[in-house]
Amino acid sequence: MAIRLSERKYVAELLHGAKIGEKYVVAGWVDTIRIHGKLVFIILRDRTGKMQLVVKRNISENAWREAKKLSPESVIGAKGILVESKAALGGREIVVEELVVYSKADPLPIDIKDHSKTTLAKRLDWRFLDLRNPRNQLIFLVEAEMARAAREYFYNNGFVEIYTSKIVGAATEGGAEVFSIVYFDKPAFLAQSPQLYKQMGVISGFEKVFEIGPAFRAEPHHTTRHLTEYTSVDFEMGFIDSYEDVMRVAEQAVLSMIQAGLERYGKRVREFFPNTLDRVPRSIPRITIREAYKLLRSSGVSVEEGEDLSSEAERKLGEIVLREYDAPLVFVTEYPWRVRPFYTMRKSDEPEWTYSFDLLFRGLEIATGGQREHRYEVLVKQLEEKGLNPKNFEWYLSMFRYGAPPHGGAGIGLERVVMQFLGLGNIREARLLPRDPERLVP
Ligand code: AMO
Repeated sequence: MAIRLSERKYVAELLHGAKIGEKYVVAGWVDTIRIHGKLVFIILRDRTGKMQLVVKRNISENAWREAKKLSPESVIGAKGILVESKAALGGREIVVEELVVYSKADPLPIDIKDHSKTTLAKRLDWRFLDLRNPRNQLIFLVEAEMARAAREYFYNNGFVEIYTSKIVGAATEGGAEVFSIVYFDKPAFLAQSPQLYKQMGVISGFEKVFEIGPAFRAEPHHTTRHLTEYTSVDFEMGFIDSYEDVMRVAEQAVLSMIQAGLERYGKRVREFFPNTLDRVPRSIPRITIREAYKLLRSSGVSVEEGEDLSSEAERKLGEIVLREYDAPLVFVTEYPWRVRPFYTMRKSDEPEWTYSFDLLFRGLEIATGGQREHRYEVLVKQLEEKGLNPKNFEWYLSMFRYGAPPHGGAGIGLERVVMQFLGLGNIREARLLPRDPERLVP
């Protein structure tokens, strides 16, 4: 008799629904082992949960001998009768008749039961083991769910999914934070954002496009909110009246991400992450950056008129908005022209300010967007004003000479949404394989 893994049932099925007294196959990782003379108790873990297996010497001498030698995190399969058991986790256990050890684990280099006993750096060195901890795995289930919700939102609202090149000939978001690569005999860069290509998607006639893909930033600083590679949820839409139209889409996309996270994982998430946002906000207030300066000043934070908000100012603003509007998210609009990229549309009546916005979630920027400049002559001037050479943007500029509608869009940082939703202390926790100035492996 051999165990057929194709007959395998998940732990969740056995704990809920499967028939008592029947024989089942289970398989997974050994969470813990306790040896009591002629009995060995194994807690088995699979992707759906944990349950107890009891291996009795008088039922299978072979299985009992194998079980006694098991080490935590070994991979096993077992076949046996499902019985009720008051003492067992979940009230049921399997009385094992056959046991197969597929892979025996060495002593573990990190504590995978309690993540707080290991530094984040070491956890990341051993990421595959770190993720055996259900808490850590849950972060990525939430992330997948949020990305799915965003994708579904865009599909349901007429956006076309596009896949743009990540090897590019020119930087898009300003010069400094771009990775250079060697592309045969030419210099090239890793895309900081699909910005120019998503605009191309609109101008090509798709009108509404989105992309969920990697973005690269040569961000030399060590902070808890920057990665050098992150997942960007980007969208772009044509024929808009103003950036208000863009904000409405960003608002709905982000709220549907939060809603999906709460609906699917809310209960489990609160068990591990007590600071998880506990409700879907009904809407997101909008304030201009000039109002934000005022609010900050009246709370004793010194801010320069016409400057970007520092991360400290953003954090403080998050607190103020939570207090004043009972809102965990806020749009800050009309950023100064001098801190926005060349493609941003300036306000017609106040050209030192722009039709743009940032979205803050619990005091951290999670998205940026706005209306784009679609008038060719103005765009050329803006490039020059930002010290960029229009020659490097020839293909981009040409799009604006052959019929470009008024348009706008936004980019949402997926890891930042997850981080702020769960209340994580470091963005690296929300990235499967984080890249920062030191880390390239694994
Ligand atoms: P921006 O540069 O503000 O705008 O980036 C958009 C969003 O991407 C996320 N983000 C990051 N996340 C982790 N690590 C980083 N180093 C990092 N840098 C950015 C943030 C940020 O809000 N093209 C514009 C978007 C647009 O206007 O459509 C852009 O890329 O959540």
